Formats: sequence, structure tokens, C-alpha cells
Amino acid sequence: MEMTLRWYGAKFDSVTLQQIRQVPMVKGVITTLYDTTPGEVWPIERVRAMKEEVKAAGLRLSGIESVNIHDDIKVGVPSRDKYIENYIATLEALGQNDIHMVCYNFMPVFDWTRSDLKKPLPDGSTALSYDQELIDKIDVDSMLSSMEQKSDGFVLPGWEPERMARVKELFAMYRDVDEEKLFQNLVYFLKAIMPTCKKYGICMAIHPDDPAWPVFNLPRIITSKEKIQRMLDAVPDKENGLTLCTGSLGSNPKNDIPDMIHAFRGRIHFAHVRNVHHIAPGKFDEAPHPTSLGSLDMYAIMKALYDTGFDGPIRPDHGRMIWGEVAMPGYGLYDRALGATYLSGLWEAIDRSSAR
Ligand code: DNO
Repeated sequence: MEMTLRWYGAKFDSVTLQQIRQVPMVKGVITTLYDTTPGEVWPIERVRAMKEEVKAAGLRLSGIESVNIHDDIKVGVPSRDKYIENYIATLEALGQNDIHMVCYNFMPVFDWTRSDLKKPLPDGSTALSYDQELIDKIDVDSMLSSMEQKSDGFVLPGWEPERMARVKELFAMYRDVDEEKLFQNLVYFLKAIMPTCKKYGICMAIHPDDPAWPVFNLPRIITSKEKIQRMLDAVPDKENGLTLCTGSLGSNPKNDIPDMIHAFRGRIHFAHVRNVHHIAPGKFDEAPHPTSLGSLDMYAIMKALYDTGFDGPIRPDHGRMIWGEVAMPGYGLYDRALGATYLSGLWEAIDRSSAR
């Protein structure tokens, strides 16, 4: 595995590449052209410049998170073919710059959803949290304004203001899209891009839906072992793979993550590893990374990755906000650096105590 941190680019991130370079064991970053909109072709020179900037800081550009998918592709309207062509052109720009991993999601309207971006925890830190009861009580507009108020001026990934300004229109677009239709639209997209992925050796890593159940009555299809298996089987090329996000899948206690890691061996191209604290069904806080502070067995997760020979990029995922840091919710430096160090420590212990 290659330990990495997510970085949004100098214009958008409070964390610098120089700081990331000093986190023990972190060798690469996962980044994006954060100011592009879904459907746009990424200019090859900009991709090259992004890669150079990362390299100049002594790091590797280990993959992209995300190249977002235009809603016309998810909804499956005729204009999707034009946007798929644009997506392919972006993949060409990445492939020509020797970039081989792309994380994306296929969630309608919203990317990840939380009911609170700053829930105070007993130790004085704040964390992202989710409570289905609260979500059931609020309308989409109130949720959007609460997200905006608590994001400290940062643009949240997947919650770009231009998209959110169209939220009603987006809901209307998905009116007739059920789970099956969304699934077929995903398969259509994947089949169309596979030849380009093969040409450049680009591994597509779909991000699970977060939380792992339908929100605001919108369909969600990457939520469980069976559904993920169906997606992998529908397009069996190895370039069609998964981002193993323990926090998203782990929002549902029924998901056995080590078991999924074994089942999807060879198709996991990227790992987001974080802990969650289950409070009640449909209610959880994002916890610090260590096993004893949340509900997931982080040792078992790292061991399953190790035992299945996972060699892709891995990153600690959302951290709490600690030590007075002001940063994009979930993406401060300090708690993610603690997470990276903890995960690297687990890996070393597993490696040294294994017979391999
Ligand atoms: C949230 C992230 C997601 C993820 C996308 C991938 O913090 O995990 O926004 O990047 O779903 O496209």
C-alpha cells in the first residue's frame, strides 16, 4: 500500500503540500482540479501542471479524487453520450500524464450527506455526524444552509455552490430514476469508458454511497456486498473497481468490511480508512481512527487489506477538528496525520508479525 493524504489544491485547501510532506509515511497525494465542473474536459496542460506541483514538493500524485460525473450520465438522458466523450477526453489527459487511479461516485444529486459538520465530542473536538431522525425532519434547503454555515467558508467536495443552486432542478431530473435505472446507467457509462481505461491502465474506483442507504428518497446503489458484487460482475474488467471506504460502508453495521475486502480482492484500487461510532440505527459520529474509539475493527480491516495483497493508494479519511484547527470539515491536517500514522503503525505490525 502507498500512504497518501487528500489535497484539494493550493487555492482551496488550508493544508499545504509542505505540511503533507512532513507527515510520517505519507508518500503521495490524492488530488483533483477542484474548480472544474462535472462534464468539463480537463485540459492536459493543467493536469501536467498539477502533477509537477506535487512532484516539486517531494510527493507523488497517486490518483485523482474525483473526476465527477455529469448528472445527464446518471439520469441517462440522450446528452449523456456527449458528457461520456468529455469524460473519456479527461481520462486521456490523465493517462497521458501517467495517472492511473480515478475515484468517482454515482450518487444522485448529493455526494456524501451529514446532519452536522461540527458535532462537539466529549474531548472538546468536533466531528461530522449523521442522524437519520434529524434528516427526516428537515427539508433539503435547511440542510444546505446548515452545511454552508458550518463549513467555515470552505467549498465542500460534492457540494459545490453551482450544483446546489440547481438542487430543485436536480431532484426533478431524478424523479423517474429508480435503483435499477441508475444501475443500468452506471453500467452504460463504465462500458463506454473501459477501452480508454485499458489503453492507459487507468483503474476506476467507485466510491460507495455515504451513508449506505437512500437519502431524501433518492436511489443509492453502492451500499452493500451484493450490490457492489453486481456492479463488478456487470463490467468484469479489472479496471472497473472500487474505493473501499470503510466509513461509508461502515455506516451500516450490517456491512462486514473485512469480508468485503476478501470478496473484492484485486478489484479494490483505493482505500479510505476511517472509523465510525454507531450510536443507534441510522445514527453515527465520525470517530478518531483507532479501533477502541469507534465501532469498526481497524486492525481487522488493515489485516484484510494486507492479506489480500492490496498495493494501491490508501488514505486516512475524515478527521475530527482538533487543536483549534480551522479547515474544511473532515479535512484538517492534524487528525488525518494522526490517522495516517496509526494506520501505518498497524500495517508495520501486521507485516512484521506475518509469515509472508
Ligand atoms: C467525502 C468524500 C467524497 C468522495 C466522493 C468520490 O469526504 O469521501 O466526497 O470524494 O464521493 O467521488
